[in-house]
Amino acid sequence: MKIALSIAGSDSGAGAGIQADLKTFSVLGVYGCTAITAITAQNTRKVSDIFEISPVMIEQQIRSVITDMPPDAIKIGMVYSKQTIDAVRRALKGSRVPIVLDPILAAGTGAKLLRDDALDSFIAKLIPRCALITPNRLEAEKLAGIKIKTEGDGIEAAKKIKRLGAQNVIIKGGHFGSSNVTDLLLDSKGRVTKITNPRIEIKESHGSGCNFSSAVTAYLANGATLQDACRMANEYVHVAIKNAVRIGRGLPVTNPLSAIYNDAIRYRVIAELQAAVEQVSTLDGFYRLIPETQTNFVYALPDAADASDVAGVRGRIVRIGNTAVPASYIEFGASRHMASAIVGYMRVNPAFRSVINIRFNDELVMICKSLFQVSSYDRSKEPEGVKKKEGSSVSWGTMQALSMNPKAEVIYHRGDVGKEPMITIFGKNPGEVAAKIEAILKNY
Ligand code: PXL
Repeated sequence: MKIALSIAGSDSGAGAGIQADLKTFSVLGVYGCTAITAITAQNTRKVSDIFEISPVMIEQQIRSVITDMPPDAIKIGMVYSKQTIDAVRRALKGSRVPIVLDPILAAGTGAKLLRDDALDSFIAKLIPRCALITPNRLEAEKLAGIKIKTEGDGIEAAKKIKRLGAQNVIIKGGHFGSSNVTDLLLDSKGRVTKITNPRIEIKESHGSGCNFSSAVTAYLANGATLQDACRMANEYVHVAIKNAVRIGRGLPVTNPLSAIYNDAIRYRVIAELQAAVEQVSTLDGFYRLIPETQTNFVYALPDAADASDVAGVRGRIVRIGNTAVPASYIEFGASRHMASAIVGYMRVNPAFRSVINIRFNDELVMICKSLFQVSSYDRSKEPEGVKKKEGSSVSWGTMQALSMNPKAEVIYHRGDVGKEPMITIFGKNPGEVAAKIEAILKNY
């Protein structure tokens, strides 16, 4: 496993600083070590106190790590004072691994995180040691001594900062009057690369800077080129900001873990659905429940917004003779109608995330009524506007039926011109839906 070392301050609110760095190192698969320079007492609203760690202790932490677990890349974050800067510089003497320097001057909530009397020392002693420096626009203005209003100003500032001794400079988050956000990378050969993202509509997200610099560090530790590391870190932080959490009453907090949670939950959704599809398809006589338009069985992600957030059976579960056969594999976006049903249902009751459709007949409706809460809707009453919107009919109908009975677990309609009548069975998860199908079949 590659190793990254973060030399930075502790944030008790865990959105920034050492805590953010460790989350990012872990998400990106590098082993994260830490040397804590200062402890901040802070939450999403403010920094209320700063306690400096002694220079000897800072040096000891760094030496302990590098003599036994030699890092492949190092990040320096909050350093606060001249003594800290000296201690860091001493401890890193002779180290040749790439150093990413995040010039943290102040917290997003305002407090100074580098003392004014330490700025000169920061510039003289740390900037010449770094492979990359990662200022945001305000930090770049301060280091370069110019205002940044245009892209040209940004490039000019990057050049000035490079002259301070940084090998590469990336200035993050330039808005330059457009709806995009552009990071400007000035590399060691003097080339300028622009990395652009659409702007995200949140004011600011605590921890984005730390997560960016630690992501670059992690990618460098893993062997990426500087250009690639910056691009991948930009993408990584973009997602983490999009998924920021409002965990306190102040700034939303950047959420780097969202990326792995999303992958993990998508995997579980597919695995659970796969097992339940197998279960119903092999039930004795299940083929008798499959309608003309065949059956789909779906499972939605929590907070599903559209069909791309809903897993289903590609090509549906089809009737072949007296058997039921899943036509293909399970994938997100495989179903339109059942996806629309579950997205509609979840607007009323988000705890129910799975649904299957079966054929309609009066006997089946009777059986359902004897076992479950049932509601229905009249598809011919669908407003023109809804009909025109592709795939929205079922979601409209489902919400219509739930407005009559919000506890309904079974919803049916008697069809319309060219529309087959249908019964849909809902459940919290595919296992619950499969159990309902089993109960229906026992009575049919
Ligand atoms: O985001 C910069 C930062 C870095 N390090 C620590 C912080 C902050 C911002 O609050 O608290 C310890």
